[in-house]
Amino acid sequence: MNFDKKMSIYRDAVEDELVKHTALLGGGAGDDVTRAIEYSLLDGGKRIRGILTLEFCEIAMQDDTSTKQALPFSAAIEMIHCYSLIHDDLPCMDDDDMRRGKPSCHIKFGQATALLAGDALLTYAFETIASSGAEPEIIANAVTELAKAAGVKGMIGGQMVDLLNENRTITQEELCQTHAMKTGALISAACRLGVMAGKGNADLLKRADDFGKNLGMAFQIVDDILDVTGNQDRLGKPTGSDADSGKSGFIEVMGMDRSRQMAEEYTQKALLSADSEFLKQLTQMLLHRNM
Ligand code: GRG
Repeated sequence: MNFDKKMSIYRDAVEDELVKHTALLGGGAGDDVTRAIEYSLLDGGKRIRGILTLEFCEIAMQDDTSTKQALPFSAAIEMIHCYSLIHDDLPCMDDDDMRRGKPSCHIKFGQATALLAGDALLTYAFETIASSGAEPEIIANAVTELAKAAGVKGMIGGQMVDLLNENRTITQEELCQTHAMKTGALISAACRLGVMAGKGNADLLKRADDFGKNLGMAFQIVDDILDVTGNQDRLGKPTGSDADSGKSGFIEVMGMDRSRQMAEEYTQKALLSADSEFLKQLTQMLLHRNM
């Protein structure tokens, strides 16, 4: 199957799974928060993390008909990612009014509802894994994996350091460490969750980890590059926000040329542990993306 076709099958599968899970939420006093969740979670986003989960499950199982056990895991990772974007857009964080081509969750629903929608997505991700029907040991491992990646030693910790780094000079090492936690940890978890769903061995888990960490760094660097060079409409969010907010991103610390070089280097490193033709093409596509 060619790359574009497989991308579109995976993207639709992740989307359908998210629709299925949000449909289970509705009703009662939580209606407003459900509407905010549907607004932010559905019909937007590239679904890269969920797609990685499905592909790693297929690599682990060596069977392209068996990725359905990874579907709840792919939805869970997209829920955590979406929660982070909702909270990241709040005035106390990056204060961004647009996300995925439409007003941010707090602009549309107010800050209190946006905060709760993010919280609800975080908890629902774990419920989704817990009720996935996978074997108890796989569920326990997947929950631990996701909690670590999203927590103080992963995404939250990275976000905290990123905030503390604003308006100060940081080293390349500090920069890379921050983004390995803030962006790389969740991308790496997306890959590892796929291996877990597909009952892959420890060696494959390690390769998924290496791949995810390197892809995550390349992905964040390209994100920073696009914040300077990208097209606002295509990105679905304002450009120039990193520099405006005093952020210590890759461009501010390393400069544009070195940042481009580093994105290429991390891409090459990721390719060393890309175990399928699809992963190789996805890795290259993400380096050259414009959104
Ligand atoms: C708990 C109040 C509170 C805040 C938490 C966790 C957090 C704030 C922020 C997380 C850090 C974060 C938002 C990192 C951004 C990583 C990144 C490159 C996002 C863009 O990902 P894409 O391009 O987005 O995959 P789409 O929209 O395509 O899914």
